[in-house]
Amino acid sequence: MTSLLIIIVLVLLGIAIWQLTKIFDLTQVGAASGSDNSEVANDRDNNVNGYLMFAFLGFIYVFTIIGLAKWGHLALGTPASEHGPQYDNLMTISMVLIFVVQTITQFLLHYFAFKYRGKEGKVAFYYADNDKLEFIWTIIPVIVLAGLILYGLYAWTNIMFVDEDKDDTLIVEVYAKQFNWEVRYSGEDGVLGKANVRYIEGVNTLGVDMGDPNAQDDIQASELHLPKGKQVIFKFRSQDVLHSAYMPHFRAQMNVVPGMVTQFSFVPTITTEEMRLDPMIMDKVANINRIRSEKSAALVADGKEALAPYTFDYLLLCNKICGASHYNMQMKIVVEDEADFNKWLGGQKTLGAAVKESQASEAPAETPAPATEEQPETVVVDTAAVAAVH
Ligand SMILES: [Cu+2]
Repeated sequence: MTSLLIIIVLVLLGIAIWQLTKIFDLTQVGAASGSDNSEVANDRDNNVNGYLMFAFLGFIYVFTIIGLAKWGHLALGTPASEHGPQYDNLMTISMVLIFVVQTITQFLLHYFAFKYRGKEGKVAFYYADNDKLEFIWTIIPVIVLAGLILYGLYAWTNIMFVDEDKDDTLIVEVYAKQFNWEVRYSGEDGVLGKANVRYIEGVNTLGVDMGDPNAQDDIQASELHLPKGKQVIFKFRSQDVLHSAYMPHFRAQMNVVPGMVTQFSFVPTITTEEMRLDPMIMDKVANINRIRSEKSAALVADGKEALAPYTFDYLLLCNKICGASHYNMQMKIVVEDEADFNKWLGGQKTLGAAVKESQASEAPAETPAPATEEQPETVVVDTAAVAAVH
């Protein structure tokens, strides 16, 4: 409401200024006979506009320098995946090229606008064309752009190539839904069980087909753990709308499309613990905590709880505006050594076990009597079997 009022006030103010200038113009008609108030620019107007061209050029340069100094640190830091440096290289080449070309062409544009500014009695020189000049300014961009595109395609095919026949890979399904992520590991067999939205029921929130033998050892988790140095193949699925899995530290992003499986693969190279010691990350964390402690001081003064200090974690974010809580659709990623990863994965329940467990906990409600009778028996059999083995 307030912003609407501000907009209305600004519009009215604009109309008022416009009307005032019209009145001012009318009062100037035929005022002093010597003054030049014709609509045709005179030499003074041309000079003023000529120098304004330089002023605008200065503004562009100064703003670029201030922008780089003030916001340069917001660029992504150390890449944490194997293909990351190549991706960053392509970005750096493109940006340096744009920067150099724009600095030169903007200077030429504004300088010539100044140099050939209007002058009374000066007539424009008629110049039909120059084949040589046109050839030069066509062929140079063609060569530069072709080089950039070829290198870009080379980097793209390198990054997008997924070697599915390789033995030592980890297959992870990333499942998107409004407004949450879930992950599923393929388990011991290295094959993800089939899934369909129709199978979603109870703990089986990913809709895994429990009739598929490959599905039994699948492991579902609410945190994405990745082993350092191992190739991870991500299979993306969406339950509802279009999402986009964005892992900026790994220079990875892939659309997550309902009704189909998309994929991306990378090798994580820096563990979470190692990344926390990265100078740029330490700077960012210190900065965030400085802001947090300032806010905490204000909160405590108001008698509220202070904010917890921030520690760095890799994140999986949604990068497609998918609805009201899109901004908060994220999942923590933990990169650790393979031994730690295996320990963590070993501690997770398999989907087969999780589904059975939830069915067992539901069962007593329907048939309470036999369940209580049967349970001690199975325990007895188990201990007997263990004793027999020993
Ligand atoms: Cu989303």
